[in-house]
Amino acid sequence: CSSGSGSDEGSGDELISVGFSQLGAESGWRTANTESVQASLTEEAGFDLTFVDAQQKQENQIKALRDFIAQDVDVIAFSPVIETGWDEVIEEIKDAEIPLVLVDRTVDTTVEDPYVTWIGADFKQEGITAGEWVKENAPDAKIFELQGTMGSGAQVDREEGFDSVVGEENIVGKASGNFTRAEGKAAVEAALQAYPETNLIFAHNDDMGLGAIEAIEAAGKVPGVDIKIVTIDGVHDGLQALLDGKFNYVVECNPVFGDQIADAIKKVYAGEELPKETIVVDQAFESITQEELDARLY
Ligand code: GYE
Repeated sequence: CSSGSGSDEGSGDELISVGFSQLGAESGWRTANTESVQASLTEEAGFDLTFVDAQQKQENQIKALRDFIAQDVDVIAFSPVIETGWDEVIEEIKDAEIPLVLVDRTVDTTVEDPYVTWIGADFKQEGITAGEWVKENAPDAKIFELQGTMGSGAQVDREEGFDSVVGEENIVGKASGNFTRAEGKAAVEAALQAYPETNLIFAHNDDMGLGAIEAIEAAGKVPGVDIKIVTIDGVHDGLQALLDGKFNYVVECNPVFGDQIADAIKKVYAGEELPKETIVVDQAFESITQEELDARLY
């Protein structure tokens, strides 16, 4: 990391070269997050950004990270698709003395001091918030839990939080919908056969909940009434479903924190001290008005 020397493109200005490995484009949340990152890490803002989408494949992310090392970027930022399996490449990043900023999802690694700073949401608290609503409003619910990508920080912690509040006897089944609408729909189609008593679905994100709506309606039932739906994210389509009465409760997970990432990268590059973690603040919705929905950023 050559603080102050700028990029080696020879342009003379002091752009910070950043390699950003995004994990995919699986959801409305991810699209909004990518837009926010790209809008903040611009040349005008002082960055030379290389952005690579890994299409939800860890091997693609590892390859992108190795390419960033080979390019000798000033700072690497990435959002890991799952928590484990990064030890070797993080060690390589450390050996290359490139500072690492972790974005959104978390890592589970044996590497000491694996990253400089992490910015993301409190996934466990999101699960707890969802669980508390269910406990209060549907204490006898028969719940099907629609999990995100297995082994991802967002899946592991949301499940842990939710399950710590809601009784085990209330959860009739679980399956992963990989955070996508199509796989969420398929998982709920199967669940309605396997667990016909289901009357509440907790989906680890909005997109899978939107897939659940399609499966429930195709089965001749009414989403939000016959089968309640609780989700996490608060993207536009999710909150539209809440407004339409098809979702019952949405815990927000704000993806628009590109400015915070940009700020952290500048500080890292300048060698300033940073907190180990910065939590993005969220709220939760039991209802929303059209005006509130129209005023949202994503
Ligand atoms: O909730 C989901 C996305 O990691 C917080 O990933 C993120 C999650 C988000 O696919 O929609």
